[in-house]
Amino acid sequence: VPAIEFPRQYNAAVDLVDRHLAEGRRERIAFRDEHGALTYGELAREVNRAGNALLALGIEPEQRVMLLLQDTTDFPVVFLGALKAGIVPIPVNTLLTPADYEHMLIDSRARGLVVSESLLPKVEVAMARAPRLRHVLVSRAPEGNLRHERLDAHLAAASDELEAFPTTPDDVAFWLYSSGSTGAAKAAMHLHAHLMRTAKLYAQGVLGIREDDVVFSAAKLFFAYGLGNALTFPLSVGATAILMAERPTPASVLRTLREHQPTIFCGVPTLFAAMLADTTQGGITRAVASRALRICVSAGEALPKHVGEAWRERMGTDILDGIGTTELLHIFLSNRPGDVRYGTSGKPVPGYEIKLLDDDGRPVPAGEEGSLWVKAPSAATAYWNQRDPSMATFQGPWTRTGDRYVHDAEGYFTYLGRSDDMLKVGGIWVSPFEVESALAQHEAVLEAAVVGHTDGDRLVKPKAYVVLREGHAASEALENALKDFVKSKLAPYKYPRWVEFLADLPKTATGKIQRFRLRAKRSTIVAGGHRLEVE
Ligand code: 3UK
Repeated sequence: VPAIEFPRQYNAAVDLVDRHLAEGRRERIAFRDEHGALTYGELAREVNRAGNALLALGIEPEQRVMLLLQDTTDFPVVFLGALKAGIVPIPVNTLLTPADYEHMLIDSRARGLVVSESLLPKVEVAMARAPRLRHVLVSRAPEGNLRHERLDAHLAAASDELEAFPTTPDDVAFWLYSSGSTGAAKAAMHLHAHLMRTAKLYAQGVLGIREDDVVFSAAKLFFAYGLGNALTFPLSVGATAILMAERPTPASVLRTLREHQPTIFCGVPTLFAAMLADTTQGGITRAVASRALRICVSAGEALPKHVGEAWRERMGTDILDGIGTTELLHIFLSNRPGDVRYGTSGKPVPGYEIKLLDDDGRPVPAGEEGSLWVKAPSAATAYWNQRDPSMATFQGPWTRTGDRYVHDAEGYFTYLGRSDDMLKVGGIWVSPFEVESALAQHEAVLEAAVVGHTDGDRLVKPKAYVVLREGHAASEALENALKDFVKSKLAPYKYPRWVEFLADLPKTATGKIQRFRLRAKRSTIVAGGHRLEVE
């Protein structure tokens, strides 16, 4: 694949939005959400208003503005408005806790925050503690008293004309926070060129996305995955994206598929499995979902083979499993239409190079496990203010993902697991340390260790091994109390789906918990002929 060239002065918002006016797509629908639709012409004007509104507040190019937003048309309007003004938007996960937002506001030194009204309670304390935060705009606020400024009022008051800030392809465009196994979340910094590069290489190159496609991503816009699926990719070709603010459940997703008849549907393995298991419409079929569907995409964690096969059987379309990371922005290793091998991540996306290295940094032969490295034209330049983690991850043109893979003689890559302790749960990172620290705050808990454990669909969920303090006895009631306790402390998807009480935890001579022994526990049980534990 030839390198994608950009002029020296290049602003991604102009390429993704204004270009379509010049190419005659003014009346085409760019976005639909529960409240209505935006044509490309309207989007261009709203984006200009958003850029002007942020500038009018005194936020300057290169400064940050955090976006804590549900998936409505306000998201692309503010994200692209910031880009066009040269301001750096930071979309953040809407499922996190006040402590997480406090960290990200302080770490990023964001000058502005645009927040959905429903999420305001989660961030109000953090707002007061972030010394650099000057302005808060509330999205989709109801009429009446509000202690903060309204986004819609600021948009209405702003001009709908805006000259793009003269960024280069190499200017930092936006940041995305990613959590690691230890320490707080780190912001990966992405450039203006990265948006269109991922669109050309993956969305156009692999999915063959076109102007007449309608895309629905159950994965939200604040994830790198959802941002590509429902913003960059459709805008790269003048297609339409469907936005859904609700939590993706089999019911809400099915309703959206029926109503909007998308041609491309993107989800995570947990959702595909849950939709297959759901029986509300007599079980999902093509007829009750979207007859228009031509491609489904899965990412975030490995798609179990049986889920892909069952989906194809029921829906008549394949699910293309592909792996992407926040650091590389989108999918770089993927199955392809007409070339799907369930149980594998497929082959490198043209434009990306992949290598698997052994512990001495030597390439491994086919059939042997190695550590995954990617040479990518969309790799973040670094993590903000994190020199050591940046050096460990971004090494010259190559990026280390922390995944273990094997490739076969035909060039297909199969995911084997992580080289750290991190878990992917429903496609979202969970640090076992974070869950352990939450558990340790409970009065009954002496210590806890958390590892990944597969459920009935062979998808990983957290399992806690807990040692109780004296005077506390193991019981089902305590098990449930501990689950609820974690849900109250952390983002709810992080709670342990199973709790097993032990007299002590396996440790090294120096007192380090031996997670590998706990991970191996289940296989010994199975090998011993006992029942397989499921939820
Ligand atoms: C894991 C997968 C096996 C893997 C992402 C698509 O998930 C995304 O980004 P994150 O930063 O997590 C990255 C990590 O998740 N993973 C993702 N996809 C797969 N493992 N098979 C897969 N198909 O450990 C990887 O290192 O949250 C996904 C597009 C953009 C993204 N950022």
